[in-house]
Amino acid sequence: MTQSQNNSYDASSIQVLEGLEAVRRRPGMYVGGTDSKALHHLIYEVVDNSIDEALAGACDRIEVIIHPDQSVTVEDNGRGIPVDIHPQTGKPALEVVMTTLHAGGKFGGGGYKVSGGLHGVGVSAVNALSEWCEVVVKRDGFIYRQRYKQGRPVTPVEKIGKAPKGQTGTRTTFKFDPTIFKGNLSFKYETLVQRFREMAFVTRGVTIHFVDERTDREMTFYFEGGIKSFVRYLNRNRQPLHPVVHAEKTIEDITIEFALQYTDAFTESVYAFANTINTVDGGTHLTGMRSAITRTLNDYARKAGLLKDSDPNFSGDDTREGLTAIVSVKHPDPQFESQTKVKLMNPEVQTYTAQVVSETFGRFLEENPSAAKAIIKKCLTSARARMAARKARDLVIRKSALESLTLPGKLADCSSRDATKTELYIVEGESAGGSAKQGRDRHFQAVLPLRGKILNTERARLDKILSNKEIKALISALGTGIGEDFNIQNLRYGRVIIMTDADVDGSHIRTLLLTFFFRYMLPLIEEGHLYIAQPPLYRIAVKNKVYYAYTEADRERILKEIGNGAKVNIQRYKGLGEMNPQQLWETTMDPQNRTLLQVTIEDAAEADRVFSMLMGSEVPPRRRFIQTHAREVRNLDI
Ligand code: 0RA
Repeated sequence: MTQSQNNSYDASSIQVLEGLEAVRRRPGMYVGGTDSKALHHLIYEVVDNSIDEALAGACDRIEVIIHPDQSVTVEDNGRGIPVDIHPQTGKPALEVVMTTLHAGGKFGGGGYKVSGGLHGVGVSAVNALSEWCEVVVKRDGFIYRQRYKQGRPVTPVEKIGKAPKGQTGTRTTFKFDPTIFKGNLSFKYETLVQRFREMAFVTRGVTIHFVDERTDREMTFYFEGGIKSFVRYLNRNRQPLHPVVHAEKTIEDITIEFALQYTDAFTESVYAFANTINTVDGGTHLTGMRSAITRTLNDYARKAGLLKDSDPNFSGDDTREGLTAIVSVKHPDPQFESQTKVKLMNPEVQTYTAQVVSETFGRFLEENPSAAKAIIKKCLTSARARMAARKARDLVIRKSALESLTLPGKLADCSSRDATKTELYIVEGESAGGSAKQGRDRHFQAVLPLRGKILNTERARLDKILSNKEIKALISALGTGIGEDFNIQNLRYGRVIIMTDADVDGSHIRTLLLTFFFRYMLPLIEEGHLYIAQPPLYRIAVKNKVYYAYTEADRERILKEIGNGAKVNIQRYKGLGEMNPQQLWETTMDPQNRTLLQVTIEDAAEADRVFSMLMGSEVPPRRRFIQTHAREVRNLDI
């Protein structure tokens, strides 16, 4: 049983070591870097393997534990990684899987029918990037174990006991290597919860039990309804127009599953998965579903006389408003556009998906005429609104063409036109706007004051939003256009910074602005141009020194630093307007001193939920969000 020692100098071992070394030298190539995102990727990679077992129908329970020392255990009740000798290498299959790149599920006869391993590097990459790792396999009535350091076996595959009768499975525990993942990184509970929830939705019937021993939190995910439950979950703060339409069908070894439901919302929430991977760039499954939905609705509306002969067909856009839908395909040989871009390319998937969706959705409309009527009515309204919006937009565009490059009168522009250096401060209120204008560095900082509460963009439609004065000023200042016409190339400022008071009104305005940017200028957020300014909460003066506190903790730290003896004057800033231009510059606008929060969208699904909840009619969830709002943004020191 000392296979690995005996053979450690043969060609295959040397290859293995070179492979693992390559992973350690260039983690970016294998897990996308050494930052927090890559760190979470390690867990996903291991859990993906267990999900594969579930997809193969061999496992229905996955347990993930984060231990206090940040080591992670992933355990499943699958068949267990084979431990018998792998003929080509003369080593136990377990060792080969753990130490050879891309060895994944290609072992042990059965193999996987469907593999989620988009990242494809397999658990060996995780092993290579771990300070230590241990795998325990229950199989054939016995328990086996092997341990590793930085990817290298430090024990043989040992038989350490008897497995309880009938039990099989795999338990992997790893501790990421802090010499590779540097800088005090830690696993984020919320991020993992999000991911496991999604995995459980698209792998119906699997239970994922997640325990965070660091904080004693835990969560169990099991969705009897799979993606049907997913749609209900996404719509839990919206008014549905009908029950969820759902179907699953396997054609030529490819399983197509979809679920859809229209609600009274104005926005669309559509997600596509391929072998449980969230294909954020869509692909043939998504195209197939979208085209089938539009075609089916047109066919039905014509037949039912709901579209007159003189009416044009609904466009794809007309059938999107208020649509929540998931399509999930399981394919034995998925083709992705590239390593990083998550887009499914298999052409046959489009045909099969369209077929399954048309069939099921068509039948649903026939059998549920009142639901059908409500959906068609929604599409008609949407079509009309779009027409009105186009007119309004044309008007805005024509007008702005007429007025050539007229910038809004309230904008105090900067002198530099180098968009890599310039900044636009969107400031709440005229008085703070005045201070910002005086305090700024006019060379690269522009200021646009906005009055009052701009439109609540979730509730309003594009045509209405475009006619709003404040929004118009904002759009022309940015220069990008909006919605379909948005062009980031024309962005006039490298950073767009929202600066509002640290009170309820300020947070409301900030949310409204974020909603607007999220809905109509998404690339601005995606490409990292959007920021939130951090004005101080307190000014602390002692003798001839002044400190600024940006948080309560800051304040306490400063007061402790000053000590008891001195006479201190503490001023609480209730608004930006209370600062004079010089103070505003020093505390909030000067790149040398300020802190900006960069707005990111970790997960469009969650953001979508949060925004619609916030603006929706239900009050309690909205209040909760405003209270925890600061978590939406990532801290960024500039
Ligand atoms: C190769 C072949 C078989 C199962 C597995 C790998 C397997 C891998 C992992 C990774 C985590 N959990 C896992 N569970 C199973 C099939 C073996 C058979 O046919 O019995």
